[in-house]
Amino acid sequence: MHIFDPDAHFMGGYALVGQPFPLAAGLALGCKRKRTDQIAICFLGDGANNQGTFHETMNMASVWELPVLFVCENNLYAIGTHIDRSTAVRDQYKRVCGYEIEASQHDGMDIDVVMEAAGKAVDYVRSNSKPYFIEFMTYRFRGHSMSDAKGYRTKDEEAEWQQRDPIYIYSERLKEQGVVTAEDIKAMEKEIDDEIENDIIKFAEESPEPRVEDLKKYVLDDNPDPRWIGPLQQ
Ligand SMILES: Cc1ncc(C[n+]2csc(CCOP(=O)(O)OP(=O)(O)O)c2C)c(N)n1
Ligand SMILES: [Mg+2]
Repeated sequence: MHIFDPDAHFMGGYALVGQPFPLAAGLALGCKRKRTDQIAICFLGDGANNQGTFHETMNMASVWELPVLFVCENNLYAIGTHIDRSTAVRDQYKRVCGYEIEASQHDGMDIDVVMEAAGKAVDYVRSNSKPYFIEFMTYRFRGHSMSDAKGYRTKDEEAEWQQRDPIYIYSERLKEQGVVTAEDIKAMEKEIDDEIENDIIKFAEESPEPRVEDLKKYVLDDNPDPRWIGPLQQ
């Protein structure tokens, strides 16, 4: 959530639900004004769509024909609240028709479907310089946080979605197609587990505690970065 890396064109994750909508529109406006072929991509949850920022941003993105792709991960829950208890429309892609924004909904549990639909959506935004809203139906296997006992949903519902685990489905497909063997998959899993265990957990545990002097070192306000302040002011 707190990562920000302009060199990778990753403009941050934000703690306030709904906050990234206008930021993404602003970045898209920047792309348009600079006449690059870049587009902004904004990831959002089904719960975030109930924020006022959603509607304000959809309106201006449509009026100003901004090159921004909204990617909605509809996992049916906002923390422990089921979408039917908070939201008048379960299909989120239908909400943007009031702003004349093109939209579609897809199976978010199938990697091939996601790749194809996302590719087409990016092409649409780039070639038309217009917003697009793409919705992927998906599910959150674990709780929202470590303290989430998941009392708001049934074990049957969880089991049903787990049958559709995208990683499992895709590795089975690759095995059927002869692209990889079961051993290849095992080797990959081991490589990833080792990386997490050694390069990440061990590195974190063995690193020194952060120093008090560094508390504000990475706060943008204290470090105005000319790469992001300059071009947008011009
Ligand atoms: C403005 C605001 N209100 C409440 C919260 C607390 N909160 C954190 S995540 C979340 C639910 C978000 O649900 P959704 O948009 O569906 O995203 P998901 O976690 O399902 O991907 C809430 C209410 C917050 N971070 N910001
Ligand atoms: Mg959600």
